[in-house]
Amino acid sequence: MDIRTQPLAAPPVAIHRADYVPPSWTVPDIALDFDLDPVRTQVTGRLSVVRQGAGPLRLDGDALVAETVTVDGTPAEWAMEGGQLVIDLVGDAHVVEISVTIAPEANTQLMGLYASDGLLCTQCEAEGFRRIMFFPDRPDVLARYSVRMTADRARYPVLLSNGDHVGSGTLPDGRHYAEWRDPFPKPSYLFALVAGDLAVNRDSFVTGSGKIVELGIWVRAGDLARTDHAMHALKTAMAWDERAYGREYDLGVFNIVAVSDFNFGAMENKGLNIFNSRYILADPDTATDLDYDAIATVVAHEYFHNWSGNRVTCRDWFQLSLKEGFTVFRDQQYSADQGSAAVKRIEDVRVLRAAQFPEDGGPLAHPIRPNSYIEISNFYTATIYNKGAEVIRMLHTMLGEAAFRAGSDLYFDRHDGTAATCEDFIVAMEDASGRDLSRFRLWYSQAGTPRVHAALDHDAPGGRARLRLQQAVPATPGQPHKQAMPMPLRIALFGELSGTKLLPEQTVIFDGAHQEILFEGIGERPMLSINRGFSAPVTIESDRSAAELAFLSAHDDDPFARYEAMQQLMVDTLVEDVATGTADHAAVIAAVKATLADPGLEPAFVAEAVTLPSEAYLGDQMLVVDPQAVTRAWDRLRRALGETLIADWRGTHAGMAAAGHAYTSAGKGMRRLRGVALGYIVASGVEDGPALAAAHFAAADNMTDRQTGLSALAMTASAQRDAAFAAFHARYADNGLVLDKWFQTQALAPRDDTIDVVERLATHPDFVLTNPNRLRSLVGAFAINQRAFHDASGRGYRFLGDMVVTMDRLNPQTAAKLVPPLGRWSRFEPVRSGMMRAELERVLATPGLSKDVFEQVSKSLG
Ligand code: B3K
Ligand code: ZN
Repeated sequence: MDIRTQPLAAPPVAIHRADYVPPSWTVPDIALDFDLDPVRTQVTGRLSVVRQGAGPLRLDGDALVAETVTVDGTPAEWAMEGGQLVIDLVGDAHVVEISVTIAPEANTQLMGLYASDGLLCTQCEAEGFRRIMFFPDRPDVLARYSVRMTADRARYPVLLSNGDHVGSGTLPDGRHYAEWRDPFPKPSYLFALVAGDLAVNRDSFVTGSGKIVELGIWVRAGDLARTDHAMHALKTAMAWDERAYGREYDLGVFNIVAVSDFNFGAMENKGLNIFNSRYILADPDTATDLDYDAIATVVAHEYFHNWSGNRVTCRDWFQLSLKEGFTVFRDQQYSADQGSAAVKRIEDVRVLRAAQFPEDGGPLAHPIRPNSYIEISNFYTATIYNKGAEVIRMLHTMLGEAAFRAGSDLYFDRHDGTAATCEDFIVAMEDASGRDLSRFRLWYSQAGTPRVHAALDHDAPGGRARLRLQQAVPATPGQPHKQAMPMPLRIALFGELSGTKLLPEQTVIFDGAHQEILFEGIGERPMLSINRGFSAPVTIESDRSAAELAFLSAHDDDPFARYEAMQQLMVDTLVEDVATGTADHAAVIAAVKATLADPGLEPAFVAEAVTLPSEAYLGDQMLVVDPQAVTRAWDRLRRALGETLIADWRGTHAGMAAAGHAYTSAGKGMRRLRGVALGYIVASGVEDGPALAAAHFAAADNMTDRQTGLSALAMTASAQRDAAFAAFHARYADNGLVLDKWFQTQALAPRDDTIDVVERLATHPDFVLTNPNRLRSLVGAFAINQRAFHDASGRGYRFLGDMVVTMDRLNPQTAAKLVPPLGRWSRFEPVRSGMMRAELERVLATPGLSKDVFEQVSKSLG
């Protein structure tokens, strides 16, 4: 059921960063009383309000009807103005009490208080609290919360909220109550409650200063056995944040609840994190290594928010990257410390390139600190999160670990308990380091991925090399002209003859449109290794030859640069094939063979290095994308690699078989490389490919191998394929998270008939629109499968357009996330481009569109 109350009549208006004004009223304390029921929940809020400026008290509400409103105990005069409840208050301090009734079970938006699988739970970031109680629902109003919940004891035996549990008891008629108090003032977006029949995995953590913290991970009883990995991650994250950032936990309790219907990954509510169950539940039979990694990352990320987000929060939503970029950087550092830092860096860059670069180069491009939005939910983007993290990483690189840490300490000390801005963070970094970051601030205000051109020439007689750098920041919507931005570029030179590094690595701060760097004492022709470790989030353009790239892919001593050289070699080869219809595969094949044979490399790194860049990434490298030409070139190179190196792949596949399911760095790497080898064997077209994949699948004692076998079979047209999918479905029919994999594997299959399969799956009884995980596993996965989504018939576009319209009536936030693949229309050849635009126009013409979808679609049309 759709419970939105205000269908859009006029186009929604944009909110501007420049219009910020501090709140005229603060709310130091709020007491909330919930009489919980899935159909009719009664909520009473008692707000103590204190005047800070002129004007009436304005409280935000969304789909709420005030039933009673009193001021200091007396019924008050009030009015509704554009969704706000407005009360003219005469004095400077009052107590305002308001009662409303809400219907959790009818809440399909999953914002505010909603029902999931028999639980009642909340999601308030960014603006969900206004669907629970009238309140100044903005992050710069910080209140102390007292919460009382009453509910049916049998149905909701567990009642949780933020902070400390301060009381509970039984009531007549089978009901009971619990009271919680959070001593830390917090913005409304961090409020949470959960009621349900939950089992708990309990543990404890002793902080550096000796305080005992009770930890609890709450799940449905049947899932309890799958919570140990998350608990382990939580404890390692708590210890890590003390070590790396000097941050201790501050309450006596830290609870996490897993729910199955959730709009995104997880939520950092103070003392009561609520998680999408896919980022909590794991055991070897049901979760892949990637799931295990993601769980640790997300658990750590939400925990780290306790400081970067909760203790110091955001003044307004334009500052979102203040907490998200910094916290992603912190979780990336944490994960790098748990295993292979090199492989982690490669993975993070792959995500950035797959999600953020296209965003930065398209109609939805925005700076990490945007200037305006229509719907803030649309700004939880790869730019705010992942580019935001890269910007913090550049600060870390430029300032060095010690000064960066001093800046972070100063930031936390200075702004503890307040709502801060990105500017506050930069100033703290400046003050602690003594550095002038004036020009660096451009990274906060300019959108677009800079292109850096690098040309190296050698003056052999003079023994000198000269590196000429040029940068250009492309135009983005609303920002036609850009300034050059300062960026740290880690650079090394290798000798063509000696094969050795000619100078120690240097970190050059490239600031300006052009720069020349001279290197002395360079006797032999040098080869350029640049942006090592991906020190700046930019695109490097250089004219390095296939031979140079092959050399660096084998000998560079920076693992990222080594990976990058191989990727560039593959990209160059594929782009040439797309452009000319043919390409020489020899250099790639030789480089892959050498990498496979190098005993000094860890298997996880090898797996990354020998994997072809995705078809979508290749599309991103072209001026105009012709998806069929990309598919042809990609299939040709993949098959050539498979055929030519078949003995190597078979050897690797057999050699890595002993990994079993141990979740160790080595075990993970072996399983990954074995999976990559299997993919190449199948792609080679050898007759026993399907049988080998089927055996891989059948013999698996863990989900990673099972999923790898299934993905390899998905590429084939074989009886084994159908049998494996049927067996997989039968085995996991009652496990929603694993069924998501069943849908996703089919939607991602690089096959000509994937569009047919996906259309059919959309009518499968297990495909439910109300569960965001299920929706993403089929529709989200399909939309990033370039060859399937861009099927020449245009059916993929229509399918997605239909989904956006249908979903928008249920869950606008999730519907809006489906729009960006259509928004890339201008990058494609004219026929596809026209069909994509037409689909966006059809969506835009739909009556009653949410502002979420309206914003994404209207901006996508340009
Ligand atoms: N802060 C939440 C994201 C909320 C998204 C709201 N649309 C999770 C996180 O980034 O940690
Ligand atoms: Zn976050």
